Amino acid sequence: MTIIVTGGAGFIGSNFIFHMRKAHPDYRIVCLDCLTYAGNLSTLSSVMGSENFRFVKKSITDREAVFKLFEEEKPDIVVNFAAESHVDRSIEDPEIFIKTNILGTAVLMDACIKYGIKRFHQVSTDEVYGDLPIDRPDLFFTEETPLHTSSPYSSSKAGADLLVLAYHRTYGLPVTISRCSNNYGPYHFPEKLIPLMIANALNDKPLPVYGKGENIRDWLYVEDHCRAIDLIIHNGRAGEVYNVGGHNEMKNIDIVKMICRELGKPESLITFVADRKGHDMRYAIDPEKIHRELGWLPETRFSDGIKKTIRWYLDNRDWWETIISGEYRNYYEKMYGGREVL
Ligand code: NAD
Ligand code: TDX
Repeated sequence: MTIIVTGGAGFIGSNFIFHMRKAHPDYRIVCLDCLTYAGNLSTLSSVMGSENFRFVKKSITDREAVFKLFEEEKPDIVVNFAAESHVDRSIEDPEIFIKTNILGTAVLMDACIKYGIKRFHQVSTDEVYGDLPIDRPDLFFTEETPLHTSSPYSSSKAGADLLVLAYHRTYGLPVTISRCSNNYGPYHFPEKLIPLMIANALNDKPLPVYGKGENIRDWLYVEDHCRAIDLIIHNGRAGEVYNVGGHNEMKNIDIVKMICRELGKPESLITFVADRKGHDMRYAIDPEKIHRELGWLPETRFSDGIKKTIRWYLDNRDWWETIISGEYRNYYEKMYGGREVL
């Protein structure tokens, strides 16, 4: 079995590669990643050069390169993680989100049609459903919830989802889509809430919480997401969408306080800053379908997962310190430098 994993040098893609090497050691894994600011080859150092693994530095939007790779590898399965993934960046500059997330997905599926595959899996997000009101804890996103996006990021992901379903209906491409809630764990890029707060706290820097910190996210340990995708690509029904989440809703402010406690840092580091534009209030996944059809359940409780994650950032300072000492500094200054303190 040969699997092309796009975006495998990023957070979830790399964790998925590690999961698949353990779960299916006989599979050949080809990672296609153009190494944007979010891609990091050092993350894959433990698998680089090993048997049954190949890394190809090309963009999913590069039609010629993608078709050449399919010609060479004749993949059985394609799992598409490659994307621009940060909401704040999409608010600053949407264009690359449209190119990578929509056009790139179409290029991959065109190659799938030409060369034939058993499964094209699109890694989507719960953000395509928009948000839920904070005072209706009884409401959850199901696979039938209408798409209702807020940011250029989530709109580009929803656009890609619609294309994927259209390729299934029009061309009969055997596709599946997973829509997962917020992930956390090792190799999470330090522009996102949890790793940013860990890195800042360790450096005794202010912890910038948007608005009042009342927004709710539904957190899932990355390994649980990887197991869900593994199940979907093997046993999921073609043409279907599967929501993935572990019923672990938390307010941002509570997460940040928990990180302070775990690291022994004072809550006085918390700084409330100007809110994100169009900020989604609450995400909450109903994972009933994937449980019923594929038997998936999350295995890592948040209280354990966050400890493991913090331990990982303590043990792997080189990994994130290299990132935050480079181009990231300009990004940080642009996003947070002139931001109003509330
Ligand atoms: P990430 O930003 O950490 O990694 C993205 C990877 O894609 C990087 O390695 C980058 O180099 C690569 N990439 C970007 N553009 C590319 C292109 N044109 N060609 C080839 N490679 C390209 O993202 P992540 O957090 O690991 O997210 C992976 C996927 O999962 C995304 O599709 C995202 O929408 C989805 N998702 C993420 C979360 C989350 O909480 N992080 C939750 C649900 C869904
Ligand atoms: O500095 C910050 N301060 C802050 O209060 C940052 C970076 C974030 N936040 C808030 C905004 C959100 O309410 O924390 C929450 C989480 O923010 P992000 O980590 O940027 O994630 P989110 O916007 O929820 O999107 C994530 O989950 C769904 C991923 O980045 C997406 O790729 C995924 O699709």
